[in-house]
Amino acid sequence: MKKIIILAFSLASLMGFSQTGLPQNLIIDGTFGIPDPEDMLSRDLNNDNKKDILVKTYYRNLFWIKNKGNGFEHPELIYESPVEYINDFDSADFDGDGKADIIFSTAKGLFLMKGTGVGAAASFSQPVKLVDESISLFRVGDIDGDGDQDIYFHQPISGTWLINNGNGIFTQGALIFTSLQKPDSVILKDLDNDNKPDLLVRFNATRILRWYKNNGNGSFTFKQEIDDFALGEFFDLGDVDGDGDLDIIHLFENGNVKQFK
Ligand SMILES: [Ca+2]
Ligand SMILES: [Ca+2]
Ligand SMILES: [Ca+2]
Ligand SMILES: [Ca+2]
Repeated sequence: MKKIIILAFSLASLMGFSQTGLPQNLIIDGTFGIPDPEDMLSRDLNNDNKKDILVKTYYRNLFWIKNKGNGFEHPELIYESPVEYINDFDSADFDGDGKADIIFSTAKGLFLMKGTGVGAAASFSQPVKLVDESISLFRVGDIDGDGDQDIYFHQPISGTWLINNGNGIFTQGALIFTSLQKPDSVILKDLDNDNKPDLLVRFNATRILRWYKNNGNGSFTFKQEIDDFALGEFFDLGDVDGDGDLDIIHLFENGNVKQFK
């Protein structure tokens, strides 16, 4: 993770390249009636082995769009938050019953909706509050390696996690870090190929990108400061150069892309 390569192409050329030659399949258009869609992810929400689409709107709604195999159905509202905006959302099977569950966060807390659908329906329980504080964003992964999905989440000046006891009931895990420097973006992925998902956290106030290594027992150790000039909150991981390990791609505010091997 030492060598730094600055890739000189701009975001515009990146996107142009990625669009070349790919067929388009319009899924959300005006007639589908999702107002202000802001973010989406692809998951099998009705357990028919076809990946559906979960959409978060800019305000307070979660919709799903069913994949029929030969196209998509019109969106259905899954949840409308009464007052608070939905900050972050994800889906995984937290209680191990084979049905996708949904998790989301607002200024009022972190909430879990358990999948209850049978057949091709996607239905969910009313939200159950897991954490009673404002949560900007969280990440889902098996942090302690026991086979179920745990939840990392940002607090305003710290990071911590929830331990899944296997049936979707959670207990508080240890504090991972505290910092007055306002953590914002975070990735929970295995950085060093030991099959334990690590944390990559950006701190907004100082623009520092830090790697916290997962020790495997639910504790994390600060391992390395990856970058001390991490302008911009968008980054991701992938094997960009095909050498078998993960690289960090950081999209800079000035439009450059920085790659850390
Ligand atoms: Ca499906
Ligand atoms: Ca479930
Ligand atoms: Ca786990
Ligand atoms: Ca690891």
